[in-house]
Amino acid sequence: MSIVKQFEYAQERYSHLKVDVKKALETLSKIKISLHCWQGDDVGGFESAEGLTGGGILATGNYPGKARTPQELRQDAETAFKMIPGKHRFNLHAIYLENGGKKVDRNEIAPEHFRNWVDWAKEQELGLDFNPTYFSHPLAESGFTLSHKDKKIRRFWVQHGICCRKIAEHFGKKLKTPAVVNFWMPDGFKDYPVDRLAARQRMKNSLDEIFAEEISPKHELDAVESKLFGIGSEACVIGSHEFFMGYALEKKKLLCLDSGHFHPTEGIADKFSSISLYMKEFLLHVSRPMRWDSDHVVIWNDDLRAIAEELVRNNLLGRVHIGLDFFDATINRVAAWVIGTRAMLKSLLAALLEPTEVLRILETHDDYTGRLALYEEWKTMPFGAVWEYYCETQGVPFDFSWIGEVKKYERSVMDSR
Ligand code: RNT
Ligand code: ZN
Repeated sequence: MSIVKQFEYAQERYSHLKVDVKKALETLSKIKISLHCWQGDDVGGFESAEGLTGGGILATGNYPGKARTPQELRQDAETAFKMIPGKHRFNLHAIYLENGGKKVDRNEIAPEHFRNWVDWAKEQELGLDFNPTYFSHPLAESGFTLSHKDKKIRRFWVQHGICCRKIAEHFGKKLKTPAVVNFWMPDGFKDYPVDRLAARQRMKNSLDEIFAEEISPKHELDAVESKLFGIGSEACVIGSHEFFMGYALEKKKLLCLDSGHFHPTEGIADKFSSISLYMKEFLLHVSRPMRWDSDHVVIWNDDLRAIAEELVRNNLLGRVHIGLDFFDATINRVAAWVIGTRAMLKSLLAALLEPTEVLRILETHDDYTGRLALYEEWKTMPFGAVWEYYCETQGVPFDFSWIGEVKKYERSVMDSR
């Protein structure tokens, strides 16, 4: 059966459950996922040759062919985008600057160091997002940055934050879409501290200094990312959930929820409806923790389904910024981007095809039996036919054949690196 025929059959099946498939596809085509640059080179960046040092995060594996230059990273990302339906965004970290071989410290970075990225984004019709880098730096070695006891070190990192907001504002102006700047700091204690409050107070003051200047939300949006623990900050992370939830609410910032930053069985999906009552917009770092914040490549599992379902059911697609955050160095890095982003989009499509209206009616009538029965039967509806049709109409491979393209790219480009 042709893709179109299968699609028409699926459309009919879904219509019995009051699901408008065409409308779902239209909605999906407008959702932008922010692809994180750091899957392309194991969070190395181009500031120095040392790669990822510190910060309590870890990329494991040594799969060959990782991008060594901004040109290579852009070429890899372009290849990944060819396998991903829709138009999306790219998320840069400050260490992905182009300094022309001259040392530019983090408190000196400026829009000019990202000129090629902006040109590329324009040409590729991508929005850009941004992140200050509070790790892989001598002044972050103690495990403290914005909450460091030493005023001079705090000052350095405050300046970094200010530079990053300016760079993002520039992105937003040039690309005519606001750049989300996500603030994540690894600050924390390995063992039980006595004075948690002082460090949190310092963190709060530093953030206030960074955000002192108003920047138009038309160009730039600030987000703050909480975390439960990191490697070396097991006992206490300064920027905990409560810390950043409070900060974001008080200062009208976006809260960033990373799926790997909570207790192992605690999902982020349940949180969206609550925060939606108090916060205009929020950011996601969609990741896959396995027993810890391991940043595995996102797959289409129950956690991902729940994330998409809660966004769709609560009508939050216009208020959420979906970013990906994983880094697996044991597999082809282009494929990692493709697998993760396609999984994210599949979960969104599935959620858009959910018979929510019918499920809601059942729930309203306390028919939890019917709700569960329908939810389970719905899972085997002809989702694949709709996904394939979507990929086909978006001009990207509709099935596993994309891996052939990536393997070809691996042989002809990545293998010689
Ligand atoms: C770390 C945070 C953070 C980083 C990126 C590289 O636990 O999730 O978002 O992964 O900034
Ligand atoms: Zn994250």
